Amino acid sequence: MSSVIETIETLLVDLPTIRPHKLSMTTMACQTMVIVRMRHSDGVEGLGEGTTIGGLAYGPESPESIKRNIDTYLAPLLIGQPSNNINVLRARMNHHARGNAIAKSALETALLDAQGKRLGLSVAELLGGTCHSRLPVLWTLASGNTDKDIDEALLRLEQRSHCDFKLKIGANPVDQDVRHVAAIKEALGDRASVRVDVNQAWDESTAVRGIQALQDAGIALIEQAIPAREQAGLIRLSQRFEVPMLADEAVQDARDGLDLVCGGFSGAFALKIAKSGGLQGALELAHLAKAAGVGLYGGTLLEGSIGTAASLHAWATLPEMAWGTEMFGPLLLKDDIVAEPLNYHEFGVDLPQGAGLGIILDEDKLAHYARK
Ligand code: MUC
Ligand code: MG
Repeated sequence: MSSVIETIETLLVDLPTIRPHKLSMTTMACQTMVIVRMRHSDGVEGLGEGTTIGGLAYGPESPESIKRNIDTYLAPLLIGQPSNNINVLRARMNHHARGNAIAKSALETALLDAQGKRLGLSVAELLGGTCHSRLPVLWTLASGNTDKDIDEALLRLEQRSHCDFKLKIGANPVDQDVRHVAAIKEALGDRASVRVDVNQAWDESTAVRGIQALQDAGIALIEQAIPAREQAGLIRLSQRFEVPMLADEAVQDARDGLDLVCGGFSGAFALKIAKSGGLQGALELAHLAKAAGVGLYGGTLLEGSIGTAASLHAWATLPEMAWGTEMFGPLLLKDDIVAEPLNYHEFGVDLPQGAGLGIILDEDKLAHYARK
């Protein structure tokens, strides 16, 4: 008799960050992850993670809504169903529940982890196989202070942990932000590529002024300068400047990618399993981008080790990611809930080995950080 899904447990887990992480819309001192434990009748457990940034500050799903909507609506769609046809279960969730991409991503991750453990294959192997066993990882500078950011970048370079840096801007007036970025780029020189993420904070005319100054300062990539819904504006910016635009909040899934490409967008797309409802949705966007000549970037919603491992398995199946990845989420947290943390070294991270995600929980740590 084939296995069925028996129980789905969701836990809110709060982990402190190593320093305040300042974005245009919020400053984080703690990251809250929704951890999914999906138990199957054959004794296999699948792990998943659904994580966002700053409660409701980043997007329409909060940690509490992810947990509640899994418990109330999505888990009942899966419990009692055969474990191993993930495509059918994805379609079932999408048919009966709109939106909630982060919650669906956590569940799809748990299904893939369980299926991999069942078959003795890694998640990347389930997705067709790995093109890479390690991936480059950038670091995000977001302390809110120019000198601290420079010190942090120099230390990361010296430790050979990161050589690409993304600066979070948009919380301050544009001229102040431009001075901050230019000072960091000047301090790092040619040793590092410096990019910025505005997280939707500018209107289009502010963006034209800001991007011109950032281009002149040698910034390599401009992420989501204007609001997500202003796709026409993002297309205009991509056509106006030499420095490439990276679409993040504007491109949730393949459908958004298609609209941008058909409208004349050029540049790059940030892939995130959380935006696209899971690994397969993110890969659908990646394949569309490849066909359209748009570059790829492996993005994060600052997930912990489980969500980061899931993303790495997806990105490892892609032959090329022109802009590398930012899968540094676990390094921003003071502690971890997994027995063996991901192996970060030499400006990148190794794809975890073993069946499924290749991740084992540390039960004591999980119990310690789980919200009571
Ligand atoms: C985002 O918008 O890209 C990625 C790195 C970081 O610090 O925040 C995230 C979200
Ligand atoms: Mg972004």
